[in-house]
Amino acid sequence: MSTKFLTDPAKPPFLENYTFFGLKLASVNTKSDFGIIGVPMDFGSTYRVGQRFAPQKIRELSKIISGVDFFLREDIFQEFSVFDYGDINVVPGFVDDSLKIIEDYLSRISKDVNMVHVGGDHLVTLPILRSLYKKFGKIELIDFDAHTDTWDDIYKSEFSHANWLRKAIIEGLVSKVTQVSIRGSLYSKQDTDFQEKYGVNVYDMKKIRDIGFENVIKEIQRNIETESVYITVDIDAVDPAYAPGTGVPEPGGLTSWEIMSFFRSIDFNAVGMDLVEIIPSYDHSDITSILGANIIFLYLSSQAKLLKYRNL
Ligand SMILES: [Mn+2]
Repeated sequence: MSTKFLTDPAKPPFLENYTFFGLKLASVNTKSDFGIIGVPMDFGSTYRVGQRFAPQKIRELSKIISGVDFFLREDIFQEFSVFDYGDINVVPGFVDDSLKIIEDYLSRISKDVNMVHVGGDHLVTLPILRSLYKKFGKIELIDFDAHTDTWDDIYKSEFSHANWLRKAIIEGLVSKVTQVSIRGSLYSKQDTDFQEKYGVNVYDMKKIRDIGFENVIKEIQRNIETESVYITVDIDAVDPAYAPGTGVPEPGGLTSWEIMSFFRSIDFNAVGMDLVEIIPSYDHSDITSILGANIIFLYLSSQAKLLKYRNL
């Protein structure tokens, strides 16, 4: 009697098990309106690790979300094609190889699939942006984050989750960058020089509290300049009271209601999004992963609503 592996033994053991929202699995060639894909690389993390387990955990917890958001009233899974594209088969411990594998794999997926990428640490956004550049040219980026992620190379590593944005800007992958929820401490007063030099539009937490998050949402939407907008969410943008399961927690961030409000009120077509830096082993009662599943769900629901209006 032979013993069958449930998953491919050639893949690392932290890859797929449940599917996102119980969706059917797709292959790289599958055409669909929307997709969700796991990018379980955490070898770019400078402090805590374990982001590789987030796609699996979010798949598991996404089961508790029924199909229709109470406020958006959009039946996305009935009206649109949405698939779980599985996990990208990264190489544990090898950053350069994994960056290449992620970029190559995503480049093979049709540009018509509005994709949600689930990390992984924040370095995964760099190969995602490289693949998007091939499909759409320069991308307009909205970055929810507690940190600037524009450090110069540190710890003798060329690429990390603390410098991916610096690399993306220098490589010319992005046309415009807006950062939201910035508040993390700096090594020196010069740390923000890069933002100023490259004209990064920063909504730090003081500015958000001064003018109100609802006004920030309106301003961000009003200032969208292109059709190629991409949203990256480092879960540390949210206060650790609401999202403790992350790599470098920073007190004083957004509430879960606020980040969900942003995703409910998106009034522009985006080319995709990612959700990164959730570490299930540092979480409590899975609240961070549950919030993550909700953010993905709201992004899909609001994009579906826009797509429907566009097709009318
Ligand atoms: Mn980050």
